[in-house]
This record gives sequence, C-alpha cells and structure tokens, in this order.
Amino acid sequence: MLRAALLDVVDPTLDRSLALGAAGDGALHTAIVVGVNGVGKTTTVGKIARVLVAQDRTVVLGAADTFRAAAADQLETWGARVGVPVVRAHVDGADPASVAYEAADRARAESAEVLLVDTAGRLQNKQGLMDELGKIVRVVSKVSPPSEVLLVLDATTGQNGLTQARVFGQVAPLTGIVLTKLDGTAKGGIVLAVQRELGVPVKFVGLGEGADDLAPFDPEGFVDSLLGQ
Ligand SMILES: Nc1nc2c(ncn2[C@@H]2O[C@H](COP(=O)(O)OP(=O)(O)O)[C@@H](O)[C@H]2O)c(=O)[nH]1
Ligand SMILES: [Mg+2]
Repeated sequence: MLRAALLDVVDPTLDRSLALGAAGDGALHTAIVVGVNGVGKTTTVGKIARVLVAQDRTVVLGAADTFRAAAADQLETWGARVGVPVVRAHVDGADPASVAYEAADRARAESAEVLLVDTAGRLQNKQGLMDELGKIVRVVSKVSPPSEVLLVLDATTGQNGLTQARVFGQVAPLTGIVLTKLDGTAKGGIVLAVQRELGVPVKFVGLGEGADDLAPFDPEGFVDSLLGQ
C-alpha cells in the first residue's frame, strides 16, 4: 500500500521528456539550468549536451556563471568533451546576461538547434541572484524564449530543497527538476515534496560525474529505492 501511495505521489503519468523540439525542426530551443552552488548544474549541462549530440542535434553552451573564471573553464572542458562550442565571458566578472545573450545570438547565427545556459547559484545574495537570473531569462527570450528552465537539486538536500525550489521558482517558471548525486547513499526523497510544490516533474537523475551518468527519472525505481528495495 505504501509503495502504491508513493508511486501515486511521484505520478508516473507525467511527461518527463525535455521540451526542446525535435531534430531538424528548424527552430532554436533554449534550456536554462538553475540551482544553488555545487548541486551539479555545470555537470548536468555537459551531460544533457552529450544526450543531445547523440541525437544528432547541434548545441551551443552559454557559460553565464561569470563569477569565477573556473566555472567557465569547467563548462569549456565539458564542451570539448562532448564536442560542442561554448560561449564565455571575455573578461572576469562580466555581466552574465550579456554572455547569455551572446550565446543565444551565436546559436541563432549558426542555426544551432539547442542552447543550454549554465548559471551561477549564490543564494547568499538572494535578491542579487534573482535579478541576475531574471535578466538572463529576459535577454535570452529576445532571441529564443526558454522552453525549459531546469532546477538542479542534489539528492543529499533535505527540507532546504523546498526553499531552493521556491526561490528559483520566483525567477522564472520552472519546467523540470534534475536530481543529482543519486549514485551516493542519499535517496533524494525531498524531490517528492518539490515536485508537488512546483507542479513540475523530475525529468533526469544524475548518477555520477561522467558524461554518460545521466538517466531519465524512473518513478518505480525511485520508489523502490526509497523503500529500501
Ligand atoms: N557523484 C556525483 N557527483 C556529481 C553529480 N553531478 C555533479 N557531481 C559533482 O558535484 C560537484 C559539483 O558539480 P558542478 O556541476 O560543478 O555544480 P554547480 O556548482 O551546480 O555547477 C562536481 O565535483 C561534480 O563532478 C552526480 O550526479 N553524482
Ligand atoms: Mg557550475
């Protein structure tokens, strides 16, 4: 009965596919990845790019975490690994929104099919972060309104995951959740509450640090793992 009740909460009927159009549809589709520091945003961007490349789609990455140069370096490493171009700031501390815009502009100029924008997640300055993310969404929307805004949550997060969801949900309508670090001992049960709070599904899970360690969310497997089966 518990298993059935949990499965009901997870809701296996939700559409968990990425709303990024179809190969060859001629349009540019944009996804923005948000979440607090260290949850796995940059890694997730790299992994999603890998999935898209495997589907023969052309991808551009935007490094809109300009706070630390290392963040753009990390995304560039992912770009090289999966074979997609990365647009990054020319100077340290550049405006994240202008980098995001430049990435969108390049994606459009190159007739790329998907733009993935990586962002910073310093929650310490909530208003600053919201302003920054809001501006990123606005400028990118001038070129290609994001059809996905993915919230990345770390499976080790507890109740704070709900706070994160509320904060980021105020910036832009979130369209999906990525639950990372599910390869560890944490089971990530908080996503059930987050999914209900936001009304959007968990779409992917992160199962490691490698390029292929991203999997579609499996409601049954998730519930069984929660129940220790
Ligand atoms: N074990 C594990 N580690 C992950 C996963 N996703 C990301 N990481 C690691 O978590 C750390 C932070 O990831 P990063 O993408 O830089 O987080 P960001 O600050 O949100 O961009 C890095 O060491 C990643 O390799 C995952 O699914 N499993
Ligand atoms: Mg990052």
